[in-house]
This record gives sequence, structure tokens and C-alpha cells, in this order.
Amino acid sequence: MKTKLVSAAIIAAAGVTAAGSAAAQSDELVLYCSVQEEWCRAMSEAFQRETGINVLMTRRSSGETYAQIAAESEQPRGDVWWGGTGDPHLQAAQEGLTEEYQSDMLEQMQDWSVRQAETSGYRTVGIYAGGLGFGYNSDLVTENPPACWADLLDERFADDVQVANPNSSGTSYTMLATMVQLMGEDEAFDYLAQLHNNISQYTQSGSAPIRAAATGETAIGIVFMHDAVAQTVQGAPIVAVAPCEGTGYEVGSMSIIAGGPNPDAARTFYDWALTPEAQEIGAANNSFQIPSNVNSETPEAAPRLEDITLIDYDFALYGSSEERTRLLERWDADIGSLPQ
Ligand code: S7P
Repeated sequence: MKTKLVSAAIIAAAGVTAAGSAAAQSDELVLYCSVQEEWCRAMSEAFQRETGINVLMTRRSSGETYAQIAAESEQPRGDVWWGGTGDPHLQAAQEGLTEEYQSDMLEQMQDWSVRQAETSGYRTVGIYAGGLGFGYNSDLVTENPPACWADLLDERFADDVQVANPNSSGTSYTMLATMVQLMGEDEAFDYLAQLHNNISQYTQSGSAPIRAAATGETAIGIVFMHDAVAQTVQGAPIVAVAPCEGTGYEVGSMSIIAGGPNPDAARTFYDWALTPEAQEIGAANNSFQIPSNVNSETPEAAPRLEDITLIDYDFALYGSSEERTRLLERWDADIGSLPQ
């Protein structure tokens, strides 16, 4: 899905003429976006309006975008990877797929955002945060609603739970790494094998399970809590749950792709995307993460991290190339191979 966001009005407003079309080549930004499509489009349009730089945007899940950037590393085509869970951004940083950049905007960032930058040697930065949990359809689950990870194993939810595949989805990889940190690795894979009995489908995108729950296709979707809240805000009978045992969280991130075709436009986007004005575009487009600029307004509906029992998620370890690759291989062997 490639969206070329160019319009005559925008070009005219930016003072770019037909005669200047050679220069327009460098006034382009190739954006790989890993949040919800609606937010990706709104960010692209706002940046284009602000700067006159044409944005070519592609939306893919986090694991898929990491794989695309790795596959294109000999001849990079993208400039900025914006959004998506932090672990694959850290892996890309470790593998030299992304560029070191220390924006002046860093001084306005929350501690967790700066820590993400430091962990990566300034090859990525935190742009938002959000806790992992699940959501259930209250029209379908009317008694004893699930409150804990353990409750999702109940046989009354057979074939009624969805989660994404952790290879394509950053949300699902966050769940895998969370379970390993909460329970220990063998116990986590044992839990996931039991949960498999209740899973109707491993989706490609991380938020698809809660969209399915909103329409009543499934009772429970394992997702980031803000993605569950987004459905509630839109009027779906979805209740977001912070699991009682504790849970992991994401530091959604942004990185400049090493050797991308438009490095100046990439840095312009990077600085702009860290401003409160740019970060507040999320809430206006149904995305309720916690923004990373201390001066950005946190959306009213955003689940607050301080209200959730959070584990001390080890981003450096679970975002490392070796650990992420190893855990995904084990998931393929132990869980992905189980009969549906
Ligand atoms: O919807 C927003 C969000 O949950 O999407 C990102 C997610 O990684 C993209 O979906 P995948 O799980 O399919 O990779 C999150 O970073 C973000 O909060």
C-alpha cells in the first residue's frame, strides 16, 4: 500500500513550481510507518503541509518493516521508520541498518524515550509508550470476565482468543518477551502452548485481534491496551484489561534508515515528529499511546503506565539481534508448528 501524498495545492503552497521539479526530487521523504494506517496518513499529510516535502508512505507491521529494511540494506529505499514497537528498532540499530542522530529535541523527551536512544547508541528514539494487555467483548463475555493472563487459558474461551504472529507483529513479540520475563522461558512456552488451544487465529497485524473482538468475530484480543481503548472510544463493546500478574510495555520508536535516499528530509521529519504538535496528531486520529515529548498533551483516554503493574522490561536484551532471532525461532518451532 503506497500512498503518494502530493497535490497541486500543497505544492503551490510550498512555493514549488514545475520549473523546480528537479529540486522536488530531493524534496521527498520515503516513510515506513508502523502505527495504525489512519495515524500514518495524518502524519504524512501534516508533515507535507508543514514543509512542502512530498511524503511516500508505506504502512506495515513492525516485524515486517524490520525485515524489509534488512532486505533492502544493500540499496536502502526508505528514509525514516516511524512507529512500531521498540524491540525491532533496537535490532535494526545493532545491525547498523539505522543511522545515528542526536536531535536537539532529545532534551524535551521523557526518560524512557531518552533511555531507548541511549540503548541504541542514538540510532533510535522513543516516540510513545503503552502497556500490553487484552480486551474482551462485553456482549460476548457477560460473566466472570478475564482479569489475568491465566484466565485466557480457560476452556470456555476455546477458539475465542486472537493474537498476532510475533514474526510479523511487534505487539505479539512484546507479548512473547513479556511472558518470558514474567514466567521464565520454559514456563512461558508452556503457557503459550496451552493458550494455543484457545487461539482461533494468529493474525498478521498486532491490532487486528481487537478489531475482530469489536465486531464479535472473537471474544478476546491480546493487544496493547491503547488499541483496545481505541475500539471502546469508537463505541464498540470492548473492555481493556491490564493483566493482574503484571505485564510488559512498548517504547514505540523512530529511526533514520542508514543510506536512505533523502537524509536531509529524514532529519527534518525526525525533529518535527518529536514536537508536541506532531505528537498530538495521534489522539486526533484514534491513537491513545503516551507521547514522549514532556510538553505533549497525554490523551484523556490513554491508559496510564502508572495505573498498570509493569514488569521491568529489558529492552536491551529483548531488542538484541541474538535474543529476538532466537525467541522467534523457538516460537516457530514450539508454537507456530502446532496443529490449528
Ligand atoms: O496501533 C498502534 C500500535 O499498536 O501499533 C504498533 C504495532 O507495533 C504495529 O502493529 P504490529 O503489532 O502489527 O507490529 C505499536 O507500536 C503501536 O502502539
